[in-house]
Amino acid sequence: ELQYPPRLNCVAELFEGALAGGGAERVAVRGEQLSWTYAQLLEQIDRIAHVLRGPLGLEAGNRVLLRGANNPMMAACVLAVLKAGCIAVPTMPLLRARELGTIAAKAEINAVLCADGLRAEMEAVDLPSAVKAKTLWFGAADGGLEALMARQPAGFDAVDTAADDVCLISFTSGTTGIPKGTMHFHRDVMAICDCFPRSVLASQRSDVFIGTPPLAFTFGLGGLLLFPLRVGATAVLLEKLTPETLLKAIEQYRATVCFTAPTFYRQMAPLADKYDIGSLQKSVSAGEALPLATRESWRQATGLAMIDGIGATELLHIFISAAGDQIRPGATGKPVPGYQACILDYDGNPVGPGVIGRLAVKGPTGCRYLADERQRDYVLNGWNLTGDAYEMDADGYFYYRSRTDDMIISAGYNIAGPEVEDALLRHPAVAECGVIGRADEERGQIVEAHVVLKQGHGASPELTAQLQEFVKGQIAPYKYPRAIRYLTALPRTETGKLQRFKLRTE
Ligand code: 3UK
Repeated sequence: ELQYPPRLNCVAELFEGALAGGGAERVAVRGEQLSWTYAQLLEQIDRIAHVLRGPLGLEAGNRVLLRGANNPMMAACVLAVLKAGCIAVPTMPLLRARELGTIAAKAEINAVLCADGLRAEMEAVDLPSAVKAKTLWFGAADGGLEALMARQPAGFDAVDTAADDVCLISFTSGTTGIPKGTMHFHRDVMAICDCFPRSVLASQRSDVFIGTPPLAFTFGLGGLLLFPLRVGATAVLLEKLTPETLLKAIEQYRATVCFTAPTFYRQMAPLADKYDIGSLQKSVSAGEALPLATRESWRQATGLAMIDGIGATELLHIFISAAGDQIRPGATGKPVPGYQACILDYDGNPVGPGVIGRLAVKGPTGCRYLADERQRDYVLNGWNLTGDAYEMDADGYFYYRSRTDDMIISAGYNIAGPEVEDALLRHPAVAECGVIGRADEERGQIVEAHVVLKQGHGASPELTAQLQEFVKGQIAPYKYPRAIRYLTALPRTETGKLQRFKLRTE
């Protein structure tokens, strides 16, 4: 059981641990341009917190929209907002003015901290004049925020918040449409730090965390900032990573833990032998299903057993996972200690092993939508329904099948797209693929594959026939893709998730 005191400011709590035992002089965050020790990061946070409560005139509970690429200053801004007793509303760097306007209005923001590099889009957002007057830019040559910081005193006493005061409003990236705001408490932040990284990663001070998810995505906020802070480790925060530059950065920074999405591992695997990534011990994959084919190619390339983990913005971070000898091929894993999971049928009754149903999760974190109209769709009797179709085995391992609304029903058969994708990914010509159900008069739906070919391979009717035979040779023949389309790239969100709805409307 996780127990936190009733008065809790998560940033104060995180630093108390990180600074203990000579931690102050250890490197907390490393960016492309600069690195800060824990003492230096704390000083930046305290100066920003003073700016928020002083010149900017914010009060506890005020909401601050945050925008920036992954770097030390962006990290300091997020943490300062929490330390000052305000609520962070981080936004994805690629969002456009209209989407930002929706988020700003929904979250009823009071102020904005935005990286100068993202200024143009932010200035195009239709905001109340009171909020415009409380907008500060950081990382600019003429230093808006930095100039104010320089005039603040050192040292800021963390605002005395309650453990169940909201500190974060995180918006879902929305593979389907309108972003939903989810609220999280100070104790939720501590809870995710004390669950997955402790029991699955066994992370320690000597760890160096690296990866791709934006800090505005809770996968990145946890994995690339909060988790390293909790144990006094180092967070490497880099902007605009590609598979090549991530491999290079792992080598350069001697990273030990990597967080990214399956598609990144898939693209890194064939390049891995060009870099010395011997420092890497843990490779965490989340955001979407990890195909067995990807797990195997990463293992072959690096010798590492990938740590799959399913998380959700609603639950803040990863709640089912497995590492080391606990890994079972094809399974996401078991509930992370602290969480419980079960499979429910469509009437809400639990089903036993071997039956596909709706994944339900309960634990120290859970869904609290900002506007609660969808709350009752996600939470049933205290169980969070993530919208995923899962199956459990007799040993309590959980196997992802598909999103519940992505299950393909063809001629009466239930077919999970990811299983067909895994089969296709094993073919030497296939780089990436996405499988959907296409409406069909005769069969209701047919399995349709969207395939990106590896370099040196061209689309042809012969290849289509070959891929179809290839799938039939691996999984039940009725699951083979009756239609195959070739694309040069798959539509993905900023977080690496396949946007199946875009494949459907093509
Ligand atoms: C899907 C997975 C299969 C699944 C997230 C780690 O992805 C995160 O949050 P989102 O709100 O999406 C949640 C949905 O994404 N998914 C995520 N991981 C897996 N499906 N296997 C996986 N390993 O449909 C889930 O319901 O964007 C991931 C940590 C924090 C997060 N917010």
